[in-house]
Amino acid sequence: MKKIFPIIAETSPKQEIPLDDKHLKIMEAIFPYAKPKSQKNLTTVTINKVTRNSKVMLFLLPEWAPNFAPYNLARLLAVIKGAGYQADAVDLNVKAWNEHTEWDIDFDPWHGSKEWRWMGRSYHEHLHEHMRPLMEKYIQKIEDDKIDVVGFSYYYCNQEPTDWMASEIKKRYPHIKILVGGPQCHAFPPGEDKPYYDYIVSGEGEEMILQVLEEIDTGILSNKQKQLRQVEGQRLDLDTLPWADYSHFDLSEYRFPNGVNAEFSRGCTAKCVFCSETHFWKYRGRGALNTVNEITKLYLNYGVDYVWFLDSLVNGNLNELRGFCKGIIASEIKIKWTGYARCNKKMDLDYFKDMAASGCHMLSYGIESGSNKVLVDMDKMVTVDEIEENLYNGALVGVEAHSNWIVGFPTEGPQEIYESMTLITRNNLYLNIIAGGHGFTEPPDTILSQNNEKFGLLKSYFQSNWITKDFKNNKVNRAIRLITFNILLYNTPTKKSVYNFANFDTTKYHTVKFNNPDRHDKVEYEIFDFNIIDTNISPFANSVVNEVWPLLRLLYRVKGGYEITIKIIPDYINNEFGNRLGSNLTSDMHFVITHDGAWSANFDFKFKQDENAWTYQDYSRETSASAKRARILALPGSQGEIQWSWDKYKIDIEKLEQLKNVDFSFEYSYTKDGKW
Ligand code: B12
Ligand code: SF4
Repeated sequence: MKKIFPIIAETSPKQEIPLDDKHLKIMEAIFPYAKPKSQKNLTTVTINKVTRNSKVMLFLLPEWAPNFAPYNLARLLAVIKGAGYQADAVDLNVKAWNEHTEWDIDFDPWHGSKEWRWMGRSYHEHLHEHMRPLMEKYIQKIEDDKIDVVGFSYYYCNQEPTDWMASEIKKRYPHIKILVGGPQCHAFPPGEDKPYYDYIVSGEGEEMILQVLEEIDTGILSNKQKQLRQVEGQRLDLDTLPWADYSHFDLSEYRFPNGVNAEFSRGCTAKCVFCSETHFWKYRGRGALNTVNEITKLYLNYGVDYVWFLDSLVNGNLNELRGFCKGIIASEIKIKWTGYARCNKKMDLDYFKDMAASGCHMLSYGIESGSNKVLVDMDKMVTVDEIEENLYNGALVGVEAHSNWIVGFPTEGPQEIYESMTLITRNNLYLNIIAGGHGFTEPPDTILSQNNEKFGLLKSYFQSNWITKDFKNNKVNRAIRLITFNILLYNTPTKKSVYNFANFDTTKYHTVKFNNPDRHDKVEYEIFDFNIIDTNISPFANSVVNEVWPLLRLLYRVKGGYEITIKIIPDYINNEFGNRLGSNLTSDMHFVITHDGAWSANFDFKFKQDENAWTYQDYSRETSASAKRARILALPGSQGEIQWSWDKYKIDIEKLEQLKNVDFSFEYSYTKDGKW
């Protein structure tokens, strides 16, 4: 048989698996689907191994998921060690996670909805005293090991401890150079107010870290902070990068000790308007053969049998992914794998069969909404029918569906959230995890926030969060929407051995008694008028008092008669959501409906607006590379340049001054009987 992939086989750094019969069988299986080189115009990172003087130590601080050894550090380690540097890495996140059960706190700091606890004042009030001894220990190690360069991976939720540790290192050992890179450097790179960072790296790190280290190693030292941005449009060639080096991590410390992360691709083929990560870097994939070889080696040499692919989407290139599946099947290794995916109508039942046979046990879909209108507004490029078909086919062959949802998108109203809830109850047995999210927030580097007026948002914020121009989508009704969405999840049965992923304890918010608890009907999508209550107070008040109806209506259609009480008090929501969706809202809603639709509602609401509720918020001046890329798409013709001017600013500020007189505080009671 002819050699099928000569280019990849020769340039890929660790092709150590001999071309025996099995390997040829694998290549034969991959060949009909994959290409020898999937894209053109990729940048190869040049790694020159020479003797270096500098010793490097990389760190990851909390909070980050303690599931697997940090892939980004393992990737960077492989590159810098390949170039001859002595390097080590410490995952302080996992070390803290392993210790935290001893900490005297009444919340789980690693729970998916508690990452805000690591931010701002909350970190210093509750967590710093626990983190400090661990950080001190490793600051000492930096001194003991005579480290010259320290690198940190920066996320929005690990800034506080990272800033603290970096500033302490600088204070105590000013000669040590400190670099910082990672996702938070794309959107809000730290600036001169954080002078302890000598180098700030924004974008893919493999080439830039070599540049920085070369500078330091050859003695080119500057006392000024230096920002490095990846060359616009550059895409590093993943096939020619060395595989991640996990040798500095103890896999037994992690939640999945038998697993690692890997990647098929970087970037995303879609441009959903709310998404920032699609603007980090341009899409390019990795050859299927390279990925199969890496995973096979990890399996055979290290016993790794679980792989979580970290891609924004594993199915950006359907052919290469299928090639990977065919290759793994031919290799006969028994792994399980998972990753994020887009729903895609091109994935038919046969496609799902191949994925399942290769060990894919679950895909994590960004479903976001069950409303075709909202999906179009989001530019998801997928319809509700296609989503349902993927879920169904996956369930048939055992590729389970983890689903991620956006509750409270700007163009989502009660009808649209009703459709999302309907999709969930219709497909409950095909969904194994339903992650309701934290409510839609507006990251700066998205198409939406670079032209947010197009999506009906006001330039100003209301109580630290976005609000639509008609005031009907605001953080107060969104909190109720998120709570009712989670109440629905809590009361929706899913498959045996799987669970609803409510981010918080919904039993605190509601009690419900169904006349027939086991009933769960599959209902059709319907259009329903949820403007049931008119308070005659304000559109804001109407949005709040009517927010509960989609849940009430759907529960009735799916489960028949029931009685429910929903309670919201400021303490709960402020503690649960922090500033994000917490507010001074008190509400008590009681609703009873009989099996034939006779209902009775008793609702009380009291909302007190904060002082200084209105603030100016404008992302159009963001200068990060990802914000610029988002702006190119949000404002065609702008070429990404900032469209801001003093004249526009003055108009916005005048509007803000007028808004400052608007007070939405209200009290309202509603008692009524009706018939559905
Ligand atoms: C996989 C993933 C997850 C997984 C993590 C899996 C795991 N750890 O086991 C899970 C599902 C747990 C997860 C959860 C969340 N995630 Co997430 N996640 C990702 C994702 C898709 C991939 C991350 C990744 O590893 N990429 C591949 C590596 C190679 O890229 P990288 O980490 O950026 O590293 C490169 C560069 O940044 C740079 N670099 C990194 N570190 C350093 C250090 C130095 C010194 C240098 C020089 C360079 C450098 O070089 C690296 C190699 O090129 C990213 C988006 C993306 N496509 O990157 C989001 C992302 C990291 N997640 C994000 C968020 C917001 C979350 C959540 C908070 C979501 C939520 N609301 O629940 C949670 C919270 C996680 C937590 N607190 O624990 C944001 C972070 C935003 C920010 N500014 O920090 C991202 C960027 C997505 C986004 N929408 O913007 N996530
Ligand atoms: S949300 Fe997912 S599919 Fe959409 S652009 Fe972002 S990464 Fe891609």
